[in-house]
Amino acid sequence: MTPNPIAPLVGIVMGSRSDWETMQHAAQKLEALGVPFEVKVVSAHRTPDVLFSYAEQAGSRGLRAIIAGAGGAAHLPGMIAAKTAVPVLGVPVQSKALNGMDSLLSIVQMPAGIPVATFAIGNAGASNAALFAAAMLASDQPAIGQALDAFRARQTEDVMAHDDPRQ
Ligand code: RP5
Repeated sequence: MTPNPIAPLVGIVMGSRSDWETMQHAAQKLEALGVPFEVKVVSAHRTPDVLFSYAEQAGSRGLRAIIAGAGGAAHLPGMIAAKTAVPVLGVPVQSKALNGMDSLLSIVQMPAGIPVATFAIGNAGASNAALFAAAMLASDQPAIGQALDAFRARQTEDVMAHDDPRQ
C-alpha cells in the first residue's frame, strides 16, 4: 500500500485541554516546518484506555515521534513510552502549585529501559520538542531538513541584526 503523503508523522498529545496553551508552541513549530502532525488530549489518569490504544497503534499508523506534554503528576509521556517504541519527547507543563518542577521530575526520572527525551518546562520545551522531532525526521525527509536549516539561519540572522540590546 502506498503511504498517505499527508499522514501525520508526529503526534502531539497532552494530558488536558488546559495544556494546549503550552503545547500550541509545538504545533506552531511543526506547522512552520511543514511537518505533518496530529493533536489529541490523552490523559494517563482520566482516559487510560485511550492512552493504551493510542500508544499501541502509533507505530503502525506511521507516527515517527510523539510529543507528550503533561503537568503535575505527569505520567503521560512515560506511560506512552511504556507501550510503544516510537520515540517519546516529554514536555513538562508549568504547573500552578510547583511551577512545573513536579512535571519535570515526573517526566525525566524514568527507570532504565523505557526512555523519554525530556525538554525544558513550558513553552521553550514545547518549541524545542518540535524542533527535535523535525531534526529526527530530516535525514529521510529533505524538505523538513531544509525548513529546519532555514529556520536556524533566520534565527541567527535575527540575533546578529539586533545585537545591541540598547536599540
Ligand atoms: C495533568 O493535570 C494535565 O496534563 C494538566 O497539566 C494538569 C491539570 O489538568 P486539568 O485539571 O487542567 O485538566 O494531567
